[in-house]
Formats: sequence, structure tokens, C-alpha cells
Amino acid sequence: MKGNPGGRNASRLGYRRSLMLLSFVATIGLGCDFYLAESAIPHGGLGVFTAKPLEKGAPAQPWPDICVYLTDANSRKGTEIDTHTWQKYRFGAQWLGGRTDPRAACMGLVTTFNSMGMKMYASARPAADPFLIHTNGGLDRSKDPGAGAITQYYGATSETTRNLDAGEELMLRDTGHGGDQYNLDSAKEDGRQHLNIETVPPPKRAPEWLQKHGMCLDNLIVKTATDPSMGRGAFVKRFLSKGTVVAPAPLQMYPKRSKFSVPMSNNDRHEFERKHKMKYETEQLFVNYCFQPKGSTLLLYPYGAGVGLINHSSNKSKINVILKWSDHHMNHSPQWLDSTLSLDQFWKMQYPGSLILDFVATRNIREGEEIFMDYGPEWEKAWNDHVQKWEPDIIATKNYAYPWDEMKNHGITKNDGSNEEGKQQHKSLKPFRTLGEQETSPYPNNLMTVCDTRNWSDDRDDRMKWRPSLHWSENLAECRVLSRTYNSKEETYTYEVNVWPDKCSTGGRHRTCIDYDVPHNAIRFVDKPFQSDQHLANAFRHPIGFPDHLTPHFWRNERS
Ligand SMILES: *[C@@H]1O[C@H](CO)[C@@H](O)[C@H](O)[C@H]1NC(C)=O
Ligand SMILES: *[C@@H]1O[C@H](CO)[C@@H](O)[C@H](O)[C@H]1NC(C)=O
Ligand SMILES: CC(=O)N[C@H]1CO[C@H](CO)[C@@H](O)[C@@H]1O
Repeated sequence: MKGNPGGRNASRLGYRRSLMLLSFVATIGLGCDFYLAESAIPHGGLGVFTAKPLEKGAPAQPWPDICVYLTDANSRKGTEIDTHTWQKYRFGAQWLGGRTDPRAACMGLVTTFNSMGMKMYASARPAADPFLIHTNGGLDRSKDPGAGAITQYYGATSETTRNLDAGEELMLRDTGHGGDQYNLDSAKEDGRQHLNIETVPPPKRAPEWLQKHGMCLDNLIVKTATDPSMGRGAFVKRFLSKGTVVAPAPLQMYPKRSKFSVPMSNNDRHEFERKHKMKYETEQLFVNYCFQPKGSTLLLYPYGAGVGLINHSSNKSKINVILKWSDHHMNHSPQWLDSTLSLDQFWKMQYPGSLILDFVATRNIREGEEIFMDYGPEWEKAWNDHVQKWEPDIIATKNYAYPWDEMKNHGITKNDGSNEEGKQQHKSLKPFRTLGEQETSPYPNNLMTVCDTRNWSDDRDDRMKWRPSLHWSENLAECRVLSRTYNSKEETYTYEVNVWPDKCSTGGRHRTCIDYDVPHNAIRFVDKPFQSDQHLANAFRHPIGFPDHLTPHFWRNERS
């Protein structure tokens, strides 16, 4: 989602208020590093602010966002999913299977940054962590019932594009990647003719103001859960007293869960899949990250930082957060939960981020504790049934290798080679196989190789010396290794690769495009389309339960 899903926000927070807040104050000692608060841009909806100065090129968030890919997004009328999602190449998902372009629904910071087309104040750009993207959170399809039930796209992040003072709002300079734009025309339609974007002051708020009115965005740390079979989990970064908002979760809402399922009979689907060598996800992975209120077709997608990684515990004494409607955040609109409303009226006013859920500590939580919530009895029953019935899919498991396991086998790890362990890995560096070698020694069926390449547009030479791209995740190209050279001084390999083997062409004329001097670590494995865990036919799908007492009456639109 390029930008703030709340970008269509109406004008509740006035322009005057943001002018008042332009004081320069040193960083505050206590408090959080990042805050969610009303944007300092007029009509900007929600915004993210840094409470401490950041240097140019520094990470603009404490840890990455997770992204959930919808593999059949555009065909889903009534989901409006494509207006609030990122395009597939943004975070390296070019080869994720999809009958239509997959789109990423992300949750976290870069997802919430404003991108209102205000170039002069842009301060951050999206990035992707090469060591986190395409990882399976420790779940293995040969033994874990949870395989395919969590996303493999953790690692969507961002970095600053200039030096930032404490209190500045993080703004993307981002156009043309789908998502909201700061649209003066629509602002005018909304009766905001007075707005002159050229005179908007730099978006900034005083750190004291943030501490008082903002919502802390970095109480959590995301890491692999204490029980590795549980995938990733959310842990607490600092002591939090009972009643503290552990994490805020602005919501995007979708009218019908059924829109995220295959709209055809099983027979038709199997026929389609056979004929086109494509696969549907019977129900989209996305639903696992949504709440569904009882008696309602609605799905509520919380896009707050880290909240999608808060796991369920069946042990009630482990549960340390509950959900509440936000009671102090300005952007939250409690009047829209009023029981006198109709669902029609509600949808007319609804925009992403207009409702905010808080995850609230039910007791004091120590630094380092894992956060657990109650997903509700239906979810727990569905999960237990799934675990009981579950067996590994023998066919999908045979001759399958996780891309990251294979990359580690090839010595590509986060280690920079500066310590002993790193050197060891270099000595045992396993080369990527050439096409010739693969004839006798093929890779597992699911794997393909892709390369970072600077130049994959039409206007490239047939043979080019490799140079790194500016944004590796966007400039990955399918590639096949033609030959390699061992450089004994550097103790590493360089390769000659064929990029876009089937797609490199100019004016309809097919060409063979080659990059040479490609370094070992510019190559990576990815799953071929339709091969990743989220396409497993036996993967668990179930929305998270939503507390009855938070459900307004008019959401219960399902006849029983
Ligand atoms: C539930 O969790 C508590 C606190 O972590 C622990 O002491 C207890 O042994 C757990 N009970 C079960 C049945 O696992
Ligand atoms: C791509 O290659 C062409 C031809 O060599 C060159 O003119 C152009 O600058 C390159 N583009 C990039 C982004 O490097
Ligand atoms: C997706 C995921 O990892 N779910 C885990 C959440 O917690 C339950 C039990 O507490 C595990 O069984 C699941 O694997």
C-alpha cells in the first residue's frame, strides 16, 4: 500500500493545529522511538513520526513489516484490495504464484507512512531486507501443520532519504506504485478548496506532543517464537504496566469474507488448474490475519506494526493482551460504532484507519516476554481439528527445498565474513550450478534462480558488465547461470548469466541478454510460481475471532 491508507481522511484535524506544533525540541529521554499520530499534513489521516533524529540512510523503522500476498487480488470485486496494497515487485514477490498480479497487504510502519505526493518533504523510501524476505519462519511443510498458514514475506522495511530531526513525520516520495495519492482534485470535491499544498509547512510535531498524544509503535520486537513450531512471534521490548496500549491497530475493513475464496466449484477449479498449470488458493492466506466478528461476513484487517504476529494461547494464564476500541486516539471514530447506524451508512463513511483497535496489557509485562492473545473458541477448535487431521502433502513435499535453506547451503548468510564463522563459510562456498551441470544434477523442482541486475529494461546492451541495482527487490530478474569463474584471491565465484531468458526482447525481437561478472551474492533462489507454502492445498485457513462485546449490532449481517 503505497502510503497511508487513511489518506482519504476528512478534515477533522485542522491546519492550525499543525502550525502550532512546529517547535524545535531536543529528543526526550524516556518514551518511544516511533509514534503513530494524526498526520501533520492537513487531511493526512494517520502518520508515523520519529521521536529521535535519524541520519540519512538509517532504517526508518525499528523492525520490518510483514506482508501478506493476495495471489488473486484484482479479480475480487468488493474487496477493494488493490487500492491499499503494494505491487508484487516492491518486496521481491515477482514469482509468487497468482492468476492475476499478486498484491501485498502489509502491516507496520512503512505501510502507514504518508505518501501524499509532497516531494519536497519526502523523507523515506521502501526497502526490503534480503535476509528476511522469502523465509518461512521456521515452519516446514514436511512436519508442521502451520506451514502455509503464515506469510513468507517478512522484511518489508524503509530507510531515510535525508537527515531527520526529532519529531519529523516519515513521508514517502512515492508515485506510480499503486495506492493513495494526495489528490488535490478529490480534496476539492470534499470541500477543501482552501487547501494550498504549496504552503503546507514541513510535517513535524514536538517530541513532547508525540509522547503525550501519539501511540507508541515500538513496544514490540518481532522474532521467532520461543516455540519454533509457532513461527514468528511478538515480544515486548520494554517493561509495560497493566493497562498500557502494547500496540495500536488501525483497521481496514472488507464487506465479505467469501470474496477471498475461489468463486467456482471444485471440479471447475481442478479443470482450470490442470489446463493452465496454475493454482488457486482455495481461500486466501490474508483471512488468517483478519478478525471476523461472529454472525458477520465482515473481515477486519489490523495493519498496526507487529500485531499480525501476536499468537494465540490456549493457556489462559499466558494471555497478556486483550482488544479494546481505542479510547484516546484522535483518528478513531467511535460514532461509527453507534448501534443506530445501518451497515450501508457505515460503509459510506468508512475509510482505512478510521477505526483503531488497541492491544492492551491485562497485567504488567516484563521486558522480553512474548505477547499472547485469545483468538477465540472457534479459532481454537478449527486449529485443533486441523492439527489432528493434518498430514504432510507427500507430493508437494517430495523433491521440495526451501529457497533459504538452499541459499544457506550456498554460503549466502547475513554474516559479512568478518569473523571466524564467516571465513569458514567462504572456504566451503558452494557454487551455483551452470545450466550444463543442472542437466545431470538438477535443483529441486520448486527452485529457480533470480539475479539482482541494474539494467533490465529494453534499452540495455545484449552483454553488460553487472552492476548492483538501486533497489534489489524491485530489480530481480529470472536468470540462468551459463558459466562461472573462481576468484581465488577473493575466495568467491563470479558468473555469466542469461537474464530474462524468455522475455528479453526489443520490438518483438527476441534477444539473449547476458550479465557478466555477476557476484555470487547477487544470485538467489526463489520458489517457482504456485510452489510456495501458501499454495499448499492443506494449509490452515481461519480468521481470528473478534470479541462479541466490541461488535456493533449492525455488523451482524449473516442470517443464522
Ligand atoms: C500455563 O501457563 C502458565 C504460565 O506460563 C504455566 O505456569 C502453566 O504451567 C501453563 N499450564 C499449562 C497447562 O501448560
Ligand atoms: C541500461 O543500459 C543502457 C545501455 O547500455 C544504458 O544507456 C543505461 O544507462 C542503463 N540503465 C541503467 C539504469 O543502468
Ligand atoms: C501460525 C502459528 O504459528 N500459530 C501457532 C500459534 O500458537 C498455537 C498454539 O498456542 C500453535 O499451535 C500455532 O502453531
